[in-house]
Amino acid sequence: MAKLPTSVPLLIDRFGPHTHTVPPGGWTSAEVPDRTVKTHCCFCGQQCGIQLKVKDNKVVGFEPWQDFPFNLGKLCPKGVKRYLQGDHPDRLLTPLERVEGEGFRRTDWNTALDRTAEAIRRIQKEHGHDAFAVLTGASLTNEKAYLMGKFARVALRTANIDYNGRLCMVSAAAASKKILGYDRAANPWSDIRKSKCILVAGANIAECAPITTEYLWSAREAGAKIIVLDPRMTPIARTVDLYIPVRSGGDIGIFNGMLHVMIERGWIDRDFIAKHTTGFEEVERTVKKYTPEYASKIAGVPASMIVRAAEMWGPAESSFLLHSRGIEHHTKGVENCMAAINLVVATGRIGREGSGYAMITGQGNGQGAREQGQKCDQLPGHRDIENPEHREHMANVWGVLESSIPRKGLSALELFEAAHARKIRGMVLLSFNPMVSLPDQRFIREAIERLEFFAVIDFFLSETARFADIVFPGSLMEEDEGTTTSAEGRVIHHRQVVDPPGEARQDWKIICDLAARVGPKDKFAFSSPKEIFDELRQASRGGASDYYGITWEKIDEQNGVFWPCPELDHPGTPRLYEGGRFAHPDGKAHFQPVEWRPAAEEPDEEYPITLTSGRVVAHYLSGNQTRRIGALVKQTPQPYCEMHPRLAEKLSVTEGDFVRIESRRGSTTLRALIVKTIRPDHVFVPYHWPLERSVNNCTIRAIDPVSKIPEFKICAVRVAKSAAPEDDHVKLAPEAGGLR
Ligand SMILES: Nc1nc2c(c(=O)[nH]1)N[C@H]1C(S)=C(S)[C@@H](COP(=O)(O)OP(=O)(O)OC[C@H]3O[C@@H](n4cnc5c(=O)[nH]c(N)nc54)[C@H](O)[C@@H]3O)O[C@H]1N2
Ligand SMILES: Nc1nc2c(c(=O)[nH]1)N[C@H]1C(S)=C(S)[C@@H](COP(=O)(O)OP(=O)(O)OC[C@H]3O[C@@H](n4cnc5c(=O)[nH]c(N)nc54)[C@H](O)[C@@H]3O)O[C@H]1N2
Ligand code: SF4
Ligand SMILES: [Mo]
Repeated sequence: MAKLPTSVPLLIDRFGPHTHTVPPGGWTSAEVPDRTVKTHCCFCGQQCGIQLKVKDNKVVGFEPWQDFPFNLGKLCPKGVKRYLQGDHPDRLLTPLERVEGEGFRRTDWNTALDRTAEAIRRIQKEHGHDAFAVLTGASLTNEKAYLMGKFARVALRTANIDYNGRLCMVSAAAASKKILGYDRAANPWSDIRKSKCILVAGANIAECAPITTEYLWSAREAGAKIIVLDPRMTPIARTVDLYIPVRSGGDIGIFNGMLHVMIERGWIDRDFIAKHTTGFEEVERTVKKYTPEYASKIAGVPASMIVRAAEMWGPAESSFLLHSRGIEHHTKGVENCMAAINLVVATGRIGREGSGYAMITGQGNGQGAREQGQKCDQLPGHRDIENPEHREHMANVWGVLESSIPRKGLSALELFEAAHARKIRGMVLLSFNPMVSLPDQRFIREAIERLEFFAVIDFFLSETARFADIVFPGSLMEEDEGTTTSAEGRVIHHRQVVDPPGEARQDWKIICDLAARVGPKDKFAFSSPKEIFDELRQASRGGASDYYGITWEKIDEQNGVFWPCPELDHPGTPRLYEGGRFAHPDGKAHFQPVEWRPAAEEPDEEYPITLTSGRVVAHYLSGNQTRRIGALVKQTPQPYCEMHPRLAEKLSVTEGDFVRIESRRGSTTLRALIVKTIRPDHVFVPYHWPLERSVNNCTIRAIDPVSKIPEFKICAVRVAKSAAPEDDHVKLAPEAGGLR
């Protein structure tokens, strides 16, 4: 049989080469794909271009999409294995209903939809509209995110809709909006390559934004200096110019300390500040006491490091700030980000080529999903749900009375607290797995168990779906069509590659079917995602994130369009704030003074160690998807407790021993991974696993007062050597390939 050539290995990362799944020796002609479709990887906010190979309505492999400008064909380990989940035997193929005392049984669509509609009607009649909540996600396309907001406000008329981006991007969003006016990366990624000094704060770029690594390296090759702030020396930190092992929660010490030094040495742009900003005097007053010595106590690092960072950042020709959840997952997450952005504005360089700022968006559509009105406080186009003009605009688009649009509702974690208090009685959840991802898991489980009715839409039976009364089989990204907005602010087009298998349905159809049973049917009579997008364009028109001028055709022609794009003949806006024009009505940036304050729970005598948590390269979020992809499971089969040799010695722990990590809320028992790359007073656990292996048994249910993001990055624990847990999967770890 004729053989086709095997494809080239793609990105080589520190875990070794990853090739795609062409069979050894090449495709045989019987296996030759029918077609390849250009689309995007949805396993993180970078949204790399990829071509999927299809045979008989199945994705059988992929090819690089060399021309897509963001990643130029490069992909990371998750990206190249992602398509494998489509064919997994666990795939949900029919609706399921719970039979009390027995478990799930298959049911038909009408029964599942009718039961859900009936529960919605009963709960809302008995307890009011707001007693039924909608929980959504930022992996959804813009069209679905928009539809979910409309479903909650127009069909259910509940104030209580929020999304899993509440665990993710909201601190960055609030800070950026407050200081600069927009909630979006200020620059396209191409500016990173042109920058001469890059500050990376709380972002594990090599593992969580792998393709961005290449942007940093090319900047470095062109002479850029790179500074990294992280309690762990992450892969990227190993080769940078200055690595600062800040203690978790100590970043404001670094940012305010750097600004203190920059003011003292004259490395701020007073002209720019006078012309283009407000509020600097107060910031100047605030940072006066943040001498390097004072700041070093807050940050837990030598004062000389803070001075060195200021020396690199202050006088640089151009400079770029990148931050992620390391500084955002805090009860002072918004303040952390504001202190960082103050540093960007004070140099006066923002808005120039090679200078600016980006929060690295996390989830696939982390950017777009926070613009289309599925946040509890927001209407489409980044509009404010409490603003009368904004409400009026949406009332016109939806053809409803302004007074019928609910007001601001509760945020994600607060919704579970309200369920615990039996104020929320029912919930529909799409694209969220709180039984892994929310802090204080014991409490979250109790909250879910108290719901009178719970429906979940997913493509696998997630840990959360196991608690549902009705489970709807939804669609994978490649089984539907729509747009997302990448970390850069580039709106891109995901093409439908295959049809959903079995009786699984596209998510938007499920929502429209449900809306038709409980709401005004005519307002959900969409026949395609494109029709939803066209309504979204109108809805966002005149708002901050204006998509009016973006059409699917234009996206295809231009390889994506950056918002704001207010007119059909507008090319889009890759770089914001050019010429020092900011997005506030006065056109200025608004500096925000920030004082450091402690975390909700700092280590003490009883619980002396700081626990922080995050990710590994092989797994994605709650792991509901990547824990089903063999090659990724092999790469990292288990969570582990990362600790420094000095701490290990103190605890008499050696590599591979089990340790019990215990907080005031719960515990988990994992193997120890002893590394010199973490501060001796911290331990780190990746969070992609459920139940006994969930670090969220230990994390704290404390939120930022403004953004309502949970404090995932710091709580107090004690750690002790332990016997192996009664969990075979954990015991198997070494045979399955070790800890990493
Ligand atoms: N492989 C992989 N990639 C992903 C994801 C995934 O699950 N897996 N998820 C995507 C999503 S949704 C997101 S939000 C992003 C997250 O991307 P990142 O934010 O880069 O990832 P995290 O591991 O959550 O945290 C980043 C770093 O913060 C550090 N850190 C902890 N506390 C502090 C602190 O107080 N200050 C500072 N400066 N650093 C601190 C941690 O040591 C960690 O290295 O990744 C996206 N990409
Ligand atoms: N301790 C700790 N906890 C954390 C974090 C941390 O750093 N530390 N990080 C937080 C962050 S940044 C995030 S973003 C959250 C993420 O936490 P979650 O949002 O709970 O994680 P996901 O795995 O994305 O859950 C989405 C669920 O929806 C399904 N799904 C995904 N896409 C679709 C779709 O298009 N359609 C349908 N129908 N279903 C879909 C998936 O199978 C999965 O079950 O976790 C947070 N939790
Ligand atoms: S960097 Fe993100 S979008 Fe790109 S291949 Fe990896 S997971 Fe997919
Ligand atoms: Mo995230």
